[in-house]
Amino acid sequence: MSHNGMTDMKQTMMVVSMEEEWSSFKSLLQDSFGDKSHQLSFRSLGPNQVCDVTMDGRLVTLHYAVLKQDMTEEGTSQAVDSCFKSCAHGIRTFLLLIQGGRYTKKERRMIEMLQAYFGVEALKYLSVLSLEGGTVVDVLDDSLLELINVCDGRYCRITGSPATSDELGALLEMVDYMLTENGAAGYTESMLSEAKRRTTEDTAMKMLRQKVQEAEEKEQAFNQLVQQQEESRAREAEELKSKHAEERRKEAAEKRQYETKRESLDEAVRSHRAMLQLQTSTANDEDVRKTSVILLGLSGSGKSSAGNLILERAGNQYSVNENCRDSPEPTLACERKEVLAEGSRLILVDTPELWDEDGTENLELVKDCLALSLPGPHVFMLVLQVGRFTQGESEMLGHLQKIFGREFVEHTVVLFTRCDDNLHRAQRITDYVAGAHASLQDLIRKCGSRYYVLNVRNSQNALSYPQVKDLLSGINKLVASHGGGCYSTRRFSMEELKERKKVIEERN
Ligand SMILES: Nc1nc2c(ncn2[C@@H]2O[C@H](COP(=O)(O)OP(=O)(O)OP(=O)(O)O)[C@@H](O)[C@H]2O)c(=O)[nH]1
Ligand SMILES: [Mg+2]
Repeated sequence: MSHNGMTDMKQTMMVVSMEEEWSSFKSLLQDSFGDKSHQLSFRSLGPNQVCDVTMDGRLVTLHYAVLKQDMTEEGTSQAVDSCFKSCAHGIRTFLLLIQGGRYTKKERRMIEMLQAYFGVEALKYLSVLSLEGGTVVDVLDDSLLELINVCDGRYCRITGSPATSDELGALLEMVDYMLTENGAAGYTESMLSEAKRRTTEDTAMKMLRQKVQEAEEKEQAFNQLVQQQEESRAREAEELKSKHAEERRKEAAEKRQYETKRESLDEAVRSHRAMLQLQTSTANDEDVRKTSVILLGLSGSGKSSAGNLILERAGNQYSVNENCRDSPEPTLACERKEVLAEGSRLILVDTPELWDEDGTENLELVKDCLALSLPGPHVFMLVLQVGRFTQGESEMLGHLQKIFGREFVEHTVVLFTRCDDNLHRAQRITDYVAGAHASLQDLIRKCGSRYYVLNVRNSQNALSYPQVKDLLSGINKLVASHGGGCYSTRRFSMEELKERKKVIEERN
């Protein structure tokens, strides 16, 4: 065996293996050198195991760091470091032990760890020893072949136990050759320092890269967050926009609804006004068709009673209990009442007695009754009690002609009341007139013989329907005979009477 001048130098091999392989190797060595115990010894050095073996006259010290599967990376590093330090005296090389040519995951991991700790330089001083006492693989694993290739073919086998001197010699020869080729000093401290420096640099670089990566990830996360926030803001803005659009749509719809409502209200107001105008104009039109009648006569002759009954019957109205019809109070002021009778307005102006005992007219009452009878008077109704014709009644026509003018009689009808009291049931009014005082007959004649009768009293009230009908028919004929025109006394201007009517209406 050529030692290349290195026989004098002590060789230390750091054995890289799992405990099982180390045990097998120790047994093999014991088997091989058992009878030459002086050539083999085992000892412990700190946590490491050391085997001194003298082969072919050379002392080779094997250092084994006990590596366990569950050791942490840091623990493994510490064990390896202490083992390396313990081989300080001698040429340091590495020996990987495998069983039966199997390069398992555990061994691969150890080689990775070796490289990580000692650097790639360590592989220049690594030899692989396959212990083949048991089963052996037919074909070497690719990764083992790759490792053997990196180790420049340094792969030895010990095929059985004990090992032959050739097998052990081949191992030593291979180591010698390795040292010759790669540097006789073996793996040195400076190589380790360099490896550590590189590792530190790598670590630093790695950390830097990691930090850069972290920073990049943070930036990416931040950008993502910003993007998410922007998207969420954009979404919110979009939602807000559509909400506003919806609100505007609603407002517009409400406004339209409001406008429509307002328009319909305006329309309602317009049509109401138009209706009012129409009613006003209709009312004005109806003025033409109004028949205005002034009731005249002595106090107590029955003007108010007759007037009320006429209005009731003409308007087709009737009291709930006609037996309870109240006797009216004596009339003190002129009063206008009207009713719609057969499509035309019938206006009755009730009056008190218009003259005093001396025959002097009450001018204010005269003006009042004329004012209230506007747009008439069309007819004067002279109310007389049946069976009563005193001096008062005989002078009455004269007074009235003084007040209203001589032609007033042409617009006058006579109405007899109290026929129930003073007329025999079978007696007709015509008979009564025919047998009446000459003065009464004269009065009736002057009034165009237009006389009528009305029963106000309860017992004969049924008669009042045809009586009122007869009376109204007579009134209409009289109005028609004057062409629908009203009577004018010419004593008072129309303006004065209108103004007076207004004042009375306002007063009431
Ligand atoms: N029995 C009967 N009584 C009547 C009739 N007409 C009126 N009277 C009554 O006669 C009284 C006087 O009637 P009024 O209607 O107040 O007479 P007036 O002409 O209005 O009297 P003044 O208002 O004072 O001018 C009342 O008590 C009436 O009830 C009638 O036809 N028959
Ligand atoms: Mg009266």
